[in-house]
Amino acid sequence: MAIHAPLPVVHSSAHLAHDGLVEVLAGHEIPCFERPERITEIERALAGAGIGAFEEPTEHGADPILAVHDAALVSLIEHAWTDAATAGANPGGRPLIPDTFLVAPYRAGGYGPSGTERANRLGAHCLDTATPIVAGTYPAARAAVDVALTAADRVLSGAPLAYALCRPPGHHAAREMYGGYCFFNNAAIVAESLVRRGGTRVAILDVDYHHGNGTQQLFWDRGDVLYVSLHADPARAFPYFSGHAYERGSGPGADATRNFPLPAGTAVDGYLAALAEACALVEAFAPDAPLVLSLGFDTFERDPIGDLALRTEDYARVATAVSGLHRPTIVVQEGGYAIDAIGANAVSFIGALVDQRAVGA
Ligand code: Q9C
Ligand code: ZN
Repeated sequence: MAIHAPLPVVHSSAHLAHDGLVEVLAGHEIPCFERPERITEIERALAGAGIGAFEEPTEHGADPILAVHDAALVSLIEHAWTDAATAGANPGGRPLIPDTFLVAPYRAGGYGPSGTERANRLGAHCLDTATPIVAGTYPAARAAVDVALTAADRVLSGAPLAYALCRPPGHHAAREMYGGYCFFNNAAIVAESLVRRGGTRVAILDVDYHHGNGTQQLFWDRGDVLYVSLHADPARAFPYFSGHAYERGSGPGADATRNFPLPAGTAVDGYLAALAEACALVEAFAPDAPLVLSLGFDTFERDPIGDLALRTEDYARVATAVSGLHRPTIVVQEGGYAIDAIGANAVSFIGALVDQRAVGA
């Protein structure tokens, strides 16, 4: 039996301090679905299964983030908490959730955030009421980017596979907008860094339950980054306003965005059929850089905010299909909210990837 280098699993404890406590869903304040246990459970399960060599991220600085996001968004996330505290705008230190949003019809008048104090500006850059900001949010979001970029470094220096345990997740974050539990778009930042390191065709495959509206927007008119996503049909599921099959990019990016909306209740056979089409598109694109995989476990049958029907053992089959691309792969953690199953689901998926890639456990 050949000896292989162990699978790099990049993680950081900085995410623990991003504990939003509450989100507002349908007018109700409820505990966050996106909580620290998501990652600690994955770590525990991987370690229990003997999978992965855990390592800390190295610092990559702000430049890779600013290559993807507007500086106004980055500084807003950085300063929102202390600004609000200074202004006395969050008595009791409550998580920050905007109450007034700069929606398109408002902006259509030519009005905008300029001149508005930072503490009141969140609504100009925020998608929803599910993405609270607390004191630990910015350091956690920065660390998640470093985690993803460090995993990319490992693959670029020869590892066939690396797993980035990013939290907060990233694929809903657009150039100047956060939301959907996401602040900085970890996968998009990796993809852009691959372009800047010489890639001319970079593919992102997104298997989170939700459409990655942020990733799609960031590369919408670019032909050098392919974005292919399988997700719940936006006709019924967040983020509602993107992810339809007819959205396929524009200009040089025409056909470099492809969406596979799925019906409620989709189980493994239907899922694998769509995935085979998605993988064929990646293959046809002929990437010359590692594959970026946005991986969510909210496709799980008991996910509290999903309605697809994958079972724990199905993730091994999904992973095997991805392995069939025979590409070095940077796996970036996105969603997945069934805390009691997320560890087993990760072991099923990553364990199968490890087996197929002939990397060591
Ligand atoms: N009425 C990720 O999985 N709330 N984000 C949905 C539905 C936001 C999910 C509300 C869900 C965000 C990374
Ligand atoms: Zn999701």
